Amino acid sequence: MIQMTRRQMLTATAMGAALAPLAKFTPSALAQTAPLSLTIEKRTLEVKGRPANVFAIRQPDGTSGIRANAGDRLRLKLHNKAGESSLIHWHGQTPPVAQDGVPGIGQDPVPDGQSWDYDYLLRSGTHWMHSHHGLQEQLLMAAPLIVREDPKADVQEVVMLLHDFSFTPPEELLAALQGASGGGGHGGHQMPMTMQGQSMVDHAAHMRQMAETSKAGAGHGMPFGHANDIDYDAYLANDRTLGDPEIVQVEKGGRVRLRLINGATTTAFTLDTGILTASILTVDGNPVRPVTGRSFPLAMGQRIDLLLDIPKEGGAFPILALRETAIERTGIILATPGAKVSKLADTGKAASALIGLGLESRLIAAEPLVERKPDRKLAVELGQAMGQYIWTLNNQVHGMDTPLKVKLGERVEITFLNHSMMMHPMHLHGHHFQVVAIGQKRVQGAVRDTVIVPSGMGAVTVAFDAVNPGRWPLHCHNLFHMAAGMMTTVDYV
Ligand SMILES: [Cu+2]
Repeated sequence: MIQMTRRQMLTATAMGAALAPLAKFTPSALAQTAPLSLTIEKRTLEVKGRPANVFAIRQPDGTSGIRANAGDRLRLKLHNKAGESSLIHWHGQTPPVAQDGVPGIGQDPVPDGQSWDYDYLLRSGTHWMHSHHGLQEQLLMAAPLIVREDPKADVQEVVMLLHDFSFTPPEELLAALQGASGGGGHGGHQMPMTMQGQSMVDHAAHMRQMAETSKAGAGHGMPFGHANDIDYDAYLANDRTLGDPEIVQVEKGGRVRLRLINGATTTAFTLDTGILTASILTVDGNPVRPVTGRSFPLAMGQRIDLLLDIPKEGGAFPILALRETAIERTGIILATPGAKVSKLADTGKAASALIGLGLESRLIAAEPLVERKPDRKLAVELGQAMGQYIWTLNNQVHGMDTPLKVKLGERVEITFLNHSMMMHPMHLHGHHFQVVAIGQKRVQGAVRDTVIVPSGMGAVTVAFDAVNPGRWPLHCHNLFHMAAGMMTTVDYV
């Protein structure tokens, strides 16, 4: 069974065999060898008092996503009951390409009513899963995929999956973005007219923000540009708003491992641990040398694990996620028994910061790549077609792109250079890379699978070993950017 370590599983199997005549004493042994069952289905979620039609990826007992232990294989039957074809990508995992879950690459979407089998060795750490098909991720087709590094650790595990949510269908949001930017012959700013009328693609606000942040950033080495393609109706932490948050009971004097996942479609957050000082354990599931703080940027697709000590006197401790350059916020509350939990507003007083590489430049991999000269250096320019909602890699959109080529066994370096005015979290499938340069400065940075490339000529170089043959997506994890062209592949030749 997936919740057991491999050693426990082997022991259980051996015991099951030895005790076969006494099967009644080991009823779970057989069950534990069955594959895990995960179903994609529709659900209704109440968001700010209104019903929202969204998706779920859950086990028969209702658990969202997967919890496993280091050394486990993922033996899984994925059932599609979504009412439409779908496919799930295991973000952060490094399976053979045929199991990576990207339509058109290795596997076709699974038709509604059908299932698909998976079997691969899991990579430990905080990861997640989401649809890589159409605009399904936008409707919460996303869930945690947690592979515990040390199942025996004396620490309480708390998962927080962030998302952004709009009552406006994602197709309308994308069409509005494309219309608002002057594409399609509409000219001017076309706002999505919806039944709800709440979600707005505020292009004018973007322009104002861009001007302001450019001014503030000029000459100070500060990141500049703009954020937030879409003003969402709600920002969710574990499916709930801050006005009605999840309250997680914790022990006085206890230790908590927070596993934070930014599953939002287009929203980056700054995490705020309030009065609690946190220590970073891992980023994207990979250990880093401890860095402490109370404020941590988290771009779309990224994860961060934080270790927190709950004070002996107890209390209530909000863990907030602040929407980039805005006042909206979401989060959960850690509370000891009997603690008074105050109600928190969905908005704060001051806008949070633009996300940059301040933290990234302080991270050092605890398990770096072996030192080696690169066999191949690749350059990827991130851009936007002038005045249009078209996002490019090396001036090309997906479908008309020139894949990057690598050979098995090579050490590959990719330098991302961002010519656009928005940050792009760049994600490579099937591999984890190490951040080896920020701008011109060489670093022994974190190993991760999604890296922030700041706007306004931000540059980041990553290195990886080409050890997983296939054709692997490389894309921006702002999923509307990806839908508007910002994807290519790394092809083994
Ligand atoms: Cu992007």
